[in-house]
Amino acid sequence: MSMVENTSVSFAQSQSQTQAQSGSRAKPPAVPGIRPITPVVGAEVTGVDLAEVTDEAFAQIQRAWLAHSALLFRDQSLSDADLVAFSRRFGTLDQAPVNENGRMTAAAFPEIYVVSNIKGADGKPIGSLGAGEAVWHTDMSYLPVPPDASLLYSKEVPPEGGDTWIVSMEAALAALPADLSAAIVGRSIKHDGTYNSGGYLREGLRASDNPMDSVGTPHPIVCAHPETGRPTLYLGRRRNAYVIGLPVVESEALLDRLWAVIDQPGLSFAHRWRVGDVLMWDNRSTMHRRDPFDPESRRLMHRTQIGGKVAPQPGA
Ligand SMILES: O=C(O)CCC(=O)C(=O)O
Ligand SMILES: [Fe+2]
Repeated sequence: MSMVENTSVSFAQSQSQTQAQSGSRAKPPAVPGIRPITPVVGAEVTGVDLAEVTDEAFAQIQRAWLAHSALLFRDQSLSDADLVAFSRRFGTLDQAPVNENGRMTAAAFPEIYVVSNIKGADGKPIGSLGAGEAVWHTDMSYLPVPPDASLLYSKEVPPEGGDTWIVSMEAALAALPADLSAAIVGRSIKHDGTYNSGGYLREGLRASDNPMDSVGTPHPIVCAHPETGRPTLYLGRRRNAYVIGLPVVESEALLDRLWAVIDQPGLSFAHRWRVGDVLMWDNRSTMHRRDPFDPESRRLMHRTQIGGKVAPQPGA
């Protein structure tokens, strides 16, 4: 696959050189380059302006998306309308969720969720999640049909900290020791809806640290990706998670062993942000987390979320 992609990079380069030399009017259709970030997850897509993606380029982005589960596009300069238009090519967008500060969206774009620690003139945060750590999670897996994907576009970044990490849950599944793989066959986890990844209580919910009685939705622990069919580990988030049918102590012990696998080397990468980056992750086959950063520095992200098309299905 990477050989084919490398060929297309040089094809795109030689094509644009030819066009520049001949001074022809029409821009050639940009053929994106695809550069894997790690062998198991993530690819950087180069040579594409997300404000004007041809159908041909989009077809290639889509192939890379399914192959690599997370894509990075650098040096973008997008309006909110551009971000929404590109995101929509992957499916219907969700409205921004309500978070600890209410529903924080970009002006005139209810589908753009603002992730930021910046405070407005009134002293109130203009976005969600503050400057603290966001622990490993999959977005909104407490819903019966969780979102398919998220796109995060950086508008202001701190000088250090605030890296976003992506882990491959397909590689995590493959890395499980045999006894652990056997222990999760046919099992489901209840995904807790009480707290968000920043540890904030979701609006309207009762605080609970009892995995048996907190609100949430059960999903299979091993799911089949609905578009690729590849099996993936589906953990959601750790807090208040509960393996259905087990006594809590056994559920906790099993979850602790599963979660320990996530931090094995080679399954994840950290993305160090520059302004103008778009990082998109497949919410079905990856988890993400964010490092904390200095609350005195500014970080501003606009995020879109592709709505879920089907509920998570059991995998092999
Ligand atoms: O701020 C970040 O890097 C990620 C925040 C997050 O978890 C999200 O946008 O879903
Ligand atoms: Fe998230």
